[in-house]
Amino acid sequence: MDQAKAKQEINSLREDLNKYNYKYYVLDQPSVSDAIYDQKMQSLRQLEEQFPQFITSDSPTQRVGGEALDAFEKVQHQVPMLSLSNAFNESDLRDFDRRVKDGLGVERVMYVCELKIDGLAVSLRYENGLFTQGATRGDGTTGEDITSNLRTIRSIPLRIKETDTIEVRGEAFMPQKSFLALNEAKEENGEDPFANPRNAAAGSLRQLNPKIAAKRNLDIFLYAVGQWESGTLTAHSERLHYLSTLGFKTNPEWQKCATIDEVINYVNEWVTKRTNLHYEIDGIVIKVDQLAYQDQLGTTAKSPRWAIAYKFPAEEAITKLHDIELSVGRTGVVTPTAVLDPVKVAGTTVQRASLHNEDLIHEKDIRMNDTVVIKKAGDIIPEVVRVMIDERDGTEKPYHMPSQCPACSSELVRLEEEVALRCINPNCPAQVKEGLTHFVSRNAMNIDGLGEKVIEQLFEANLVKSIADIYQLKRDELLPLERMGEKSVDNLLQAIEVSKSNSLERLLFGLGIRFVGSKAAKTLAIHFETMDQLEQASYDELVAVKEIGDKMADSIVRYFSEEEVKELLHDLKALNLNMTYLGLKPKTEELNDSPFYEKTIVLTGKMKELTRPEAKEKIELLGGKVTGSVSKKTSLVIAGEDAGSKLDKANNLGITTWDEQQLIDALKEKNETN
Ligand code: 1X8
Repeated sequence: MDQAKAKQEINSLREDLNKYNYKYYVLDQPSVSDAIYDQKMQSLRQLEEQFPQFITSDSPTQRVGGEALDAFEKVQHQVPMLSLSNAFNESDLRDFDRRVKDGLGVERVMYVCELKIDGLAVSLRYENGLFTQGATRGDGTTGEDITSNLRTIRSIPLRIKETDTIEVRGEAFMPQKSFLALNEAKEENGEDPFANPRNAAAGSLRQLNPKIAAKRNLDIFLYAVGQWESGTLTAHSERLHYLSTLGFKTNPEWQKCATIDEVINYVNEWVTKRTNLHYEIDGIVIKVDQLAYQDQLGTTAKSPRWAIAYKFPAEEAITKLHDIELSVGRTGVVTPTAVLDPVKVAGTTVQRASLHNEDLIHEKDIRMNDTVVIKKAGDIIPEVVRVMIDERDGTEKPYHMPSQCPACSSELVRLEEEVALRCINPNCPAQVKEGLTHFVSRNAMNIDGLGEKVIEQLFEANLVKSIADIYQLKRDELLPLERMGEKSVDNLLQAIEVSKSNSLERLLFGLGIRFVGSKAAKTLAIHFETMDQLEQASYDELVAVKEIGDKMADSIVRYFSEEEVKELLHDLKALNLNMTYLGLKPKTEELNDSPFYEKTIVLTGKMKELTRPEAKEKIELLGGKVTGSVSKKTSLVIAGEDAGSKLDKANNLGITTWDEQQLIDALKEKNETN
């Protein structure tokens, strides 16, 4: 076959395949048999192999591709991805309606109601019609680049008929059936199942190898437009139509509502209809339809004033409580847990629910053998809502907490102003084990292969009694242990070794100083930079740090004054653990509003007022990074006179470009505001 003929054939196959794909995955209306689809795909693959010069990134053969990544790149959202404020009942919805109308000074507003998909919010960027970048929401400002995983979702078009740069937003999710199948397979392999479809979707999109995401049968509904320079539509409903026209999958159940009563009817209908869907929803999103009204209402720091999310009440279930178990936490707090007959709630089987403390058990009059109503708080953590008193048959027994620690038998105490009972024996084995588990956990030292079970095993074998022992484990001590093959021992020792070079905040959080969470640990690490300086900090120096309160400062001073702590830190130093903050220093006041902060900038062409080194220095002082060549990662190109190929490339990639005057104006403005 000659080149021209091959190209024609390739294009025709792609067109057919894209059409079948669209009908199958976007419209849910299969139009050809699997055999025909597979045959055409096969032909296309063969032709592309023979004529690799015609392979393009939007070919249906190129959905799953590329190497596994080491990490995801960060993506700055050009338009922030906001979260929605919540409504929990009819009166919250009526308040929202009032706020909207008062804010606009009108008496009639059109609303659009949509299903709130329980998945992961993502953004898809198209440049010149080509899908170029897909990102997670992240914190709303910065997300992660998960393009290669999103490309595997068949309902995402790789090319659209819109040549303007456009960023569309939606919710990636895992359909119920795929979720159940995935968990079944996981359980067969002895792996932990996902708690719910949302976690499964998020976990799949967080895989560094796109081949895994490709097997997870994810899907997506698009419901919004982010950045779009030339958008001319005037209503959200028009945008939804337009998204469909472009080939995106939109959720068909949306409805316009002319009054808040219509909105409330829609919400109530879906409270029952939701169970028939093949995907999970956790509420209804209500938006003002007119875009001009949206603009007029604007947003708060966190969420738009023109939209609200109605959250469905948590699903409840009835089961029997047949036992109450006690566990001793890291800080000695003894927590009662209800052991339940397994029951399905909101997608997962629940067998245990925290009862928090003795007071709560008595307040709710929870007795052994009671029939109880449970729900998942925030649809995640199971809790006992109430007892079904009418179901009692006289076999129920009131519960009393023991006076001794279930792990070490020392006397439990109730500290002043606390509801919790505590074991105050610092050598209580339960506390020590919990402390070690905390030390190695993901947000602390993050030692792979050292979970709760292995810690338990090492503790029982007398190999690890304190944090320092972890760093003195020997290969031949570990090998005789159960489930410890050569390979897992080597991996474990390697992971322990690697953890020695963690940045200070991980160690600090891992130590388990009371009231010092992972966020405070980071604040402290950034501020004091080394363990020594933190150790020497006075109470006054500590409370002077923003975000460090008196309770925490007190606890830190007390912690570092203990002899045992001094010894531990001395040992850890001798074992070569890093005790210094290694991360970036965050933005200071100075850099607030800097247009260059964390941006990658390329200077090209001749400057008239500034020399290039001067420009570079000024940009770097304002937090920018100046590099030599233009790539997808470049945020801004500043072009002087006679700029050549770099400027062309920037234009091709759709990167913002400035001339020298714009740079000077920006520098001036920055100087005036400081
Ligand atoms: C989140 C969600 C939105 C919609 C559906 N599902 C969600 N999880 C929708 O608008 N149809 S909007 C949204 C947000 O703005 N945070």
